Amino acid sequence: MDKSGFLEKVREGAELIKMHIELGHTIRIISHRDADGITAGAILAKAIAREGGNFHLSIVKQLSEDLITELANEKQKIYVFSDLGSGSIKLIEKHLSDASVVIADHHPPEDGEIKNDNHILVNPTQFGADSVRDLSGSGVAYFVAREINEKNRDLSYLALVGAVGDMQEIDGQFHGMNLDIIEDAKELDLIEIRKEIRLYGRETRKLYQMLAYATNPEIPEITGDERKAIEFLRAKGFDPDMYYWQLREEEKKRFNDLIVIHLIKHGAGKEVIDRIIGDVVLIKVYKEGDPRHEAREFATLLNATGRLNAGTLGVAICLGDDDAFKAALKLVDEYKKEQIEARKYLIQNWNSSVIEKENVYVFYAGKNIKDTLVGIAANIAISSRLASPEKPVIILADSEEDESLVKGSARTTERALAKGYHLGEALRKVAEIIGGEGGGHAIAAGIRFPKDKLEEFAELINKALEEQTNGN
Ligand SMILES: [Mn+2]
Repeated sequence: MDKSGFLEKVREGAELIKMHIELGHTIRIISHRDADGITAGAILAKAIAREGGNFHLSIVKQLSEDLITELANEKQKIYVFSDLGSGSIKLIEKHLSDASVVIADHHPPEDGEIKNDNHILVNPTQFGADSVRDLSGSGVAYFVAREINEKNRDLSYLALVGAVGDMQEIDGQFHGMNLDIIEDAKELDLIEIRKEIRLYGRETRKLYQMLAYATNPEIPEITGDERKAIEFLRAKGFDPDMYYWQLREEEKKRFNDLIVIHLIKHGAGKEVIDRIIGDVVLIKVYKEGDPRHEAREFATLLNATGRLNAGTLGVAICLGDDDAFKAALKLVDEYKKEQIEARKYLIQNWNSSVIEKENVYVFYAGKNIKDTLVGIAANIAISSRLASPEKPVIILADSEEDESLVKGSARTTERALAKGYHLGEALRKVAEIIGGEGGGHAIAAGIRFPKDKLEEFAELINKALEEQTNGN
C-alpha cells in the first residue's frame, strides 16, 4: 500500500481537528459501537482532551440519514466519524455541508468521492490497503491521534485491541499498518506479542472451560462437554482448574502441542492448524488474569458494552476507568443470566406457543424475553434444535420502548438460504404491508410492527418467504 499517501491524508485530518481545537470548538465524535469503534472513539477523545480541547462522543450502531440530520441540528463546527462514515459520504455531504468533517474509517467507500473542501476522508483502502487485515478503524484513529501529538503513541495498545476486535489477525498474524502500531507499542513496552494458542479465555477461563467452550475452532469431541474436557486434561497431566496464563513456559508449549495434535488426529484442515497457534497480544498495562491483559478478551468486553447500548462505558474502560470496568463486568454477568432465562423460557414454551408454517416458525414471547434478546433467542431455537435448520425462525417480543409495538428477529442457516430465502427482504416487505419497519441480511434480520398485527404477521411472512423460494 501507499503508506506515505495515507499518512499525508492522516496529517490533513489531524490538522483540521487541531485547528478546531485551537478555535475552541467542540469536536463532535461519532464512532461505531463494536470494539474497534469504541477503542477508536477512546483514542480520539483522549487525544483531543490532551490538547485541551472539548469533545462530545457518541457510540452508535450505524449511521442513518436520521442520525446525520440530528447531528446537523446540533450545528457543530466539526464532526469526526470514526470506524464508520465511508458508506455515507453523500449523506454527510448533503446534511453537514457547512461544517468541517473528518471521516476516519477503514471500510471501503461506497458512494463516491468527497467534493466538499472542508470534508476529509482518511481511509487506508484508498491507498491500496485491505480493510479486513491491514488496518482497523482504531488504527486509523491511532494514526490521526499520533499526528495530533507524538505523546499519543501510548494509546497504541488500544488500537491493537480494536484491531483484534475486528479480527484483523484472523489467519494467525498481523499484517499491513497494524505492524507499525505494534512497533510503536513495543517501543514503549506496552505490549508483548506471543505465539500462543488462540483459544478464547487465556486470562479468565479455566483450562477445561477454554476447551469446552471453544468455538473457533471447535475442539472435536471436547467442545460442548465440560466433563470430557476435564478428563482429557487430567489424562494429559494438566490441572483443569488452572488458567492458561498460570502455566509455566514449557507447560504452555506442551498444552499447545496437545491441542494441535488432537486437531490433526481429528482431521482438521491445514488452515485451522496454521492459525490455532499465532499472534496473541498481551497488554502489559494490566495484570495477568485481568481480561484487559489479553486483547481478545479486552475486545470481547468492549463489544459487550456496545451491544448492551453502553458503548460509552466501554470508552471509559479504554480510558482506564476502573469503576467503568467493574460496572461492565456486572452488566455482562446480568446479560448472561438473562440469556439463560430466555433459553429456559424458549425451551419450556416452544411446543405450546410456536406457530409453524411451511416456510417459517413464529414464536411470540410477550414480555418473557427481552426485546434486546430476540436475535439470540432465535439462534438458540436453531442451535438447541427446537427448530429445524431448514426453516427460518422469528422470535417476537413486546417492545420495551413502546407498549403498542412488538420487536422481532429472524435467523436461519446457510442450508435454508440455499432454498432462496432472504430474511431481510421478506421482513421489509411484510413491514410495509402492516405498517412497521423491517430489513437486514439474508441470514439475519429484524422487524418492528404494531402489536395488533400479530395475527396477520405469521401468514404474511410465510407467504413472503414462499414467494422467494418460487423465484428460484
Ligand atoms: Mn472496524
